[in-house]
Amino acid sequence: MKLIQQMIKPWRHVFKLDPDRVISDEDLELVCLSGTDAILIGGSTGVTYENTVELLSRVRRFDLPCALEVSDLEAAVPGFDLYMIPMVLNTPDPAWIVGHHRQAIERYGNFIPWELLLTEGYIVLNGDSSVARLTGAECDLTAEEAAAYAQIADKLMTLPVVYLEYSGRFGDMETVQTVRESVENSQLFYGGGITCEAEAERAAALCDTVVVGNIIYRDVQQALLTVGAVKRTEHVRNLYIN
Ligand code: 1GP
Repeated sequence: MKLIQQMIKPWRHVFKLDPDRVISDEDLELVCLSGTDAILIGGSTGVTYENTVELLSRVRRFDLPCALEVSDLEAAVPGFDLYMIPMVLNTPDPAWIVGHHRQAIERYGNFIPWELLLTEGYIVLNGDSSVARLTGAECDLTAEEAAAYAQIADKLMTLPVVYLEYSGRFGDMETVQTVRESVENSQLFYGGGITCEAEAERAAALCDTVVVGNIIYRDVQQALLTVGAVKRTEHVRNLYIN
């Protein structure tokens, strides 16, 4: 197992910050000191080199891991602890599976810190999300279809991460459970629409890592409560996770 994979293994709760959105210094401090395991920086639109550098330098004042989810070639900023590289599995458009990746390798070649990269098998499940529109993902999947995609990531491609992405909407927990039961080795990330402790607990009971984004910008106090909620699920999680 890559060293960097060991680094993310204990992550149960992650806050995702969008460089294209405004967060005050006070709120950023609350988020970074909340007890979350890491900050993931990423977004689907409006992510630039400049706003990514700026957010990284603000997060760097705090002592917690900071990862970049690379979604735009222009915004591949050096200095992160690790880089998460999405591969969208449920899109018919190869640009989002290997196309942008090929261009990045052609462009950055020897500068790529391979030892810091982790590939995420992304399964996009909210058709109304920006990421679904951008990637043309086919989101109308049955639980079994979603689980089959997850097994492509887990068993055929042996990717370190399977990411169930409901961005902006709380997901269907039956689908998440079916996926959970089919994933053996990849670390299962869940993200999407978590706005309260109860939702955070439900997702955390089924997944290894819970990502909370949007609510930070709408109600930071609610966002902070999700940290404790996720951490409290350890006993339930063990029922599902080997
Ligand atoms: C988005 O999965 C993350 O990429 C989190 O989703 O913003 O809906 O919390 P929300």
